[in-house]
Amino acid sequence: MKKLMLSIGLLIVGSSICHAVIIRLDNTGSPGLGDNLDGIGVGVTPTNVDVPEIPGLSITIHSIGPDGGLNSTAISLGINGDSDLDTDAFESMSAQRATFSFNQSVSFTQLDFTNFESGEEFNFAGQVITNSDLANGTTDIFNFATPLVITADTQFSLEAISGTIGIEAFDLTVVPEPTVTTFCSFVVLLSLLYRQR
Ligand SMILES: [Ca+2]
Ligand SMILES: [Ca+2]
Ligand SMILES: [Ca+2]
Repeated sequence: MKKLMLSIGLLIVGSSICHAVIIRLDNTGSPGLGDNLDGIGVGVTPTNVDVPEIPGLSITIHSIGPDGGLNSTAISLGINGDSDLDTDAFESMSAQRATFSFNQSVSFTQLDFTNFESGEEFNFAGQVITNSDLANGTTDIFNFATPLVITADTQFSLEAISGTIGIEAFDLTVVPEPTVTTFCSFVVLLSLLYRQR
């Protein structure tokens, strides 16, 4: 029983540091990044906010615009402009765009969009995603074939190239420093050893 508890404990410690975490951009997570980004307007950048889901990780908003500020609702994160049609989505017709960076290197495995219809296109950090690239047309999930690594303090942008698209969540992992990589391997090995004994 003691061994089982220790094994579970090690796995919990390991999984919180070493595995992908869903970062909520809508307002349904509490606390979530979406809550912290909500309401940041044009002209108040750069702004640094914590990512509540991963202690020590923060995001900097470098620019928003040219049309409106960030708005997060129960549905998604987007830009709320003066004359746009959808307050919680990025609209290509208004060139709505946000540019961010993280303070640590991160590796994206999945993006969760909303309202991503046929024929629409989204630019995420230079990668063009079309509706036909989505793994699921109902939930608008996009899986990276190879995880997309954005190194620390590197700026990346989100924008709709065509159509109106909101974003609900990122699924990412903080890219570990070499010492943390060793720690992660050690935790997994230790857990396996305990389970086999
Ligand atoms: Ca909008
Ligand atoms: Ca979705
Ligand atoms: Ca749409």
